[in-house]
Order: sequence, then C-alpha cells, then structure tokens
Amino acid sequence: LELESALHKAIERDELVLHYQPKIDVRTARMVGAEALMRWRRGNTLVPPGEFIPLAEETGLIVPLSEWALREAARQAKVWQLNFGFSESIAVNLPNRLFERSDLVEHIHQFVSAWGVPHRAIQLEITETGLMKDLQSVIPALHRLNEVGVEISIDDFGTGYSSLAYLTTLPISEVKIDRSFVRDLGITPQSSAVVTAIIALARSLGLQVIAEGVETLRQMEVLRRLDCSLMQGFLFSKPLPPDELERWLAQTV
Ligand code: G
Ligand code: G
Ligand code: NA
Ligand code: MN
Repeated sequence: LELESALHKAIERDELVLHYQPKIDVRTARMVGAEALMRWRRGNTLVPPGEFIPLAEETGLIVPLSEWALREAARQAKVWQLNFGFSESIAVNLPNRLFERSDLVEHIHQFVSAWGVPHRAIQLEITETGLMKDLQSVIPALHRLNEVGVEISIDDFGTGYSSLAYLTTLPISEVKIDRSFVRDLGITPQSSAVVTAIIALARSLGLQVIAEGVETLRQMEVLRRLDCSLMQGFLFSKPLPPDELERWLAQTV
C-alpha cells in the first residue's frame, strides 16, 4: 500500500524516467529507432519496471504511467529532432488497459501535436498475448491509430497464440521475435525453426521483423543468415539514459 501511494505520487513528483534501447540495422550498424523503457527514480535508487509495472497493472496506475510515457517520448523525440535531426520513431510499450479508453487515439494525437512531431515519431508495442486477449477492443483502435500514422509493433511475438487469419487483417507494421527464441539460436534446432517461420510469415504479410534480446555474435550471425537484419539487445546496447543515447543519435543523420 505504501508502494502504491508512492507510485501514485511519482508522476507529479517527476520521479519517472525513460531509458532508451537502440534498435539496430546490422547491415549499416546504425540505429533505426529506440524502445523507451521506464524507470522510477526513488531517492538514490533507480527502480526497474519489473518492480512496479505489475503493481501498476493491478491498481490501474498503469494508465497514467503509460500516458506519461507517451507524452515524455513525444517530448524526447522533439528534442532529438532539434538537436540531432532525429526522424526515427520511439517505441512505447502499451498495455491493454489503455485500449479501454475510447479517447486513446485523440490522446496520442494531442501529445504529438503538442510537441510538434509527426505521428510516426511514436510507435506502439503491444504484446501478442495482450492483443489476442482483447481483440474486440483493440482492433478498432489499431485501425484508427494506423489511419493517423502511428505504427504498431507486436512484442514478444511467437509466445502467444495468434490467429494467423486475424494477423493478416490487422494494421500492424512490425513483429518483434521474442527473446526466448533468440536466446536458443545456434543452440537448439527448434529455435531456428521457429525464427525461420516467423520471418517467413512476416515477409509474406509485408511486415518488418526485428529480433529482441540479441546478446551474442553467434545469435546475430544466425539471424543475419535468416535474413533478419533489425535487432535489439545487450550485444549492441543496454537501455540507456537519454544523454547516453547521443553516441547513437549522432550516427542516425
Ligand atoms: O527494462 P526492463 O528489462 O527492466 O523491463 C522489464 C519489463 O517492464 C519489460 O517487460 C518491459 O516491457 C516492461 N516495461 C518497461 N517499461 C515499460 C513501460 O513504459 N510501460 C509498460 N507497460 N511496460 C514497461
Ligand atoms: O519485450 P519487453 O518490452 O518486455 O522487453 C524489454 C526488456 O528487455 C527490458 O527490460 C530490457 O532491459 C530487456 N532487454 C533488452 N535487451 C536485452 C537482452 O539482450 N537480453 C535480455 N536478457 N534482456 C534484454
Ligand atoms: Na517491448
Ligand atoms: Mn518483448
């Protein structure tokens, strides 16, 4: 309960921060976007999301937290646009709860217009499991987001149970191969079979495909051989505070 009220105040007290993990195109070794990951600055400690996102989900605080993340990502995109000519997108993790609000799209529109960045400056990551759980409320919102130019990426892909028939009808632009498959690449034949299938599926649907959790050169090489060149993971960079992302930002222009 103490944690809950502290988290409640975290937003107004300006205690939340976003760190950014670059998404890399290994063909050019350049950053092609970044994923925003939340941290909570409590006194001298930086609390990782694993320690407060679950509580936020239970209590509903995830809604204001996620709205803060969307606003902050839009602000950051503007700052990087001005300082580095940044024109890629920042991906924000969006839990299902957000889709319950009928004004989600208007909200996002407000955030991006307030900062004067294009809608494609924000990409939304929704998990495959979340998507399939609430298809009826999520699908109409996805269509409206797509119409205004906000791109959707399906996170943790391969771990849920997508109806492939549905997938072909959804306005999504990217699938993100779950790190559980990436971890075993080059170790178990099953993992490369799954990854091969995901890549083939994505290609046939005209979707971009990115692998998350890439930690070793071996994994990178196997992915490249399978014709997946977009990657994210500790091999390239951990999630970084905004000022430390500048090394990558300077290369994107
Ligand atoms: O950064 P880290 O590995 O600690 O993140 C742990 C988990 O918390 C991940 O599953 C990640 O998706 C989730 N997470 C991180 N930042 C956010 C956020 O801004 N919103 C939501 N909903 N989840 C987040
Ligand atoms: O997919 P999701 O949004 O849940 O994942 C984000 C989380 O993954 C973040 O907490 C981030 O720190 C973590 N992460 C990023 N790169 C790697 C990696 O290469 N290996 C592992 N194990 N975790 C990673
Ligand atoms: Na994510
Ligand atoms: Mn993921």
